[in-house]
Amino acid sequence: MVENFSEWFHDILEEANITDSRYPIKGMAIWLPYGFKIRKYMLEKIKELLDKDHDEVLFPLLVPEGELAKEGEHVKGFEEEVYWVTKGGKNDLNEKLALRPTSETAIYPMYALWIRSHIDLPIKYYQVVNTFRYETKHTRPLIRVREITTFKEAHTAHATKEESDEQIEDFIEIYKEFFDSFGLPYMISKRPIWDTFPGADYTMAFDIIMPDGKTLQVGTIHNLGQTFAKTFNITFEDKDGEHKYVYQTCAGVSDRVVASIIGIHGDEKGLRLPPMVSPNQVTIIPILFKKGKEEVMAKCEEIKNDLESAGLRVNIDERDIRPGKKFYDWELKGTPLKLEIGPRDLENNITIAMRRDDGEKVEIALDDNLVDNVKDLLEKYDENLSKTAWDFQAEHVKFTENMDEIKGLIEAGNVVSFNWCGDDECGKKIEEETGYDILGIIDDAEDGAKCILSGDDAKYLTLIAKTY
Ligand code: P5A
Repeated sequence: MVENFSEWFHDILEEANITDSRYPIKGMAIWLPYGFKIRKYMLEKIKELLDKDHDEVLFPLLVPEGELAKEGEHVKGFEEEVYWVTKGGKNDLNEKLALRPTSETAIYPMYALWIRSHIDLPIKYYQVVNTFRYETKHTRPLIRVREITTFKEAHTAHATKEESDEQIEDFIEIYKEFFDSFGLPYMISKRPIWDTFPGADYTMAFDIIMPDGKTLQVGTIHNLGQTFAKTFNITFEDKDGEHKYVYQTCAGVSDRVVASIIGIHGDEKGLRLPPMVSPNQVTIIPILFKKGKEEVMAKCEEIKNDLESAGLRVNIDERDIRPGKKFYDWELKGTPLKLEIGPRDLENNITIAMRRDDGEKVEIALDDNLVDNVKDLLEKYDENLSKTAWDFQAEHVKFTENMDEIKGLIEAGNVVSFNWCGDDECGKKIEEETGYDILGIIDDAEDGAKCILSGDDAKYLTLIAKTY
């Protein structure tokens, strides 16, 4: 694993052409071409999953102050973080306009207009937009930004509480599949009440343990109950003719997904990208000498075509630099599989394949099975990335029944699970005494288990960690 993760992460973003953070506004960066492609494939996946039964929409960036201020809890949660637009040219605006920190207050007044009857329900919309949060904690590229450039937010409305609860389960399944497709491990927990999304009844969160042992919240799913429905008067006429408030949920992921892919799978040589998001899944490196150059290039083109016809993303590195430098570059950029072909390989009718994860070289015959063999290697590579990452997580969640052990375990790079009585005051005291954050509840406690602090009967198995 990487020694100094923070420095490694910073360097790799620049070296691999992911983002440039030198833009003169803190917390706002530029997506560079290679990073932009990773982002694009990440978004394609979430859209593919959501498009099965959600519709994509696009709302304006600005939210009138009057709407943002309507829901008391919500506005309290965000008031320190909102950027305001107060002027149009030289003129003061009649009403201040907020740059959306998230879009509940932009979307729900419109839901109130659109939803009339039970036949209009459920509504399941999502959008992918930039949102703005004047974060006061230390900003970090992709991890804690002030312009969240890749905010996927879904907002649903339902006729019954049961349906909204089912929607929460659906989102959990969708996010599982989403993170699985990049081989990312995760811990799902129910956030404690004091860390619930402002205005929500409860929040379910996905957290990932980064290589430095700190956890990153990579996705959240909120059951909003009827709070926003009552604030924004979102009602419908039910089958029985009665007017009722809808039940709502929302769920979001961000740039942090890309940060996790980079952080979780990377090693000291650079990125190790899962095929799902890798701009090139196979990189062909021709070994060229004066003699036989055309034949080697022709073969490279032929292989590229064959692999592309099978749906793979392939590039040939034709740059006029030493092959060693090309290998180094593609290792840094995390291409899953490199294929090397020189004149002698051509004579032997083989190519040398090298996986980015274990660096092992295998000969593959240049015959009809080439495509299948390449796909097979990619699949094994993908499985190995995922397994390595899940093993890392399993090794870094440690259970204790002793308050005094929490600090040592967390400082050694772990997340700690413990039994908790579920009392809010007690939970906050655990956070205060240790200096760490309770992530949330992962399960019911076993029979007879006692709370780590109060000694009362424990209700929940809970996680505590150093968080980003
Ligand atoms: C859910 C979508 C919401 O805003 N409203 C619509 C709900 N939830 S949230 O938890 O506040 O944010 C959703 C996810 O966005 C990521 N995130 C961030 N990523 C990068 N930089 C930030 N400053 C930032 N703030 C939040 C988190 O992954 C969070 O779970």
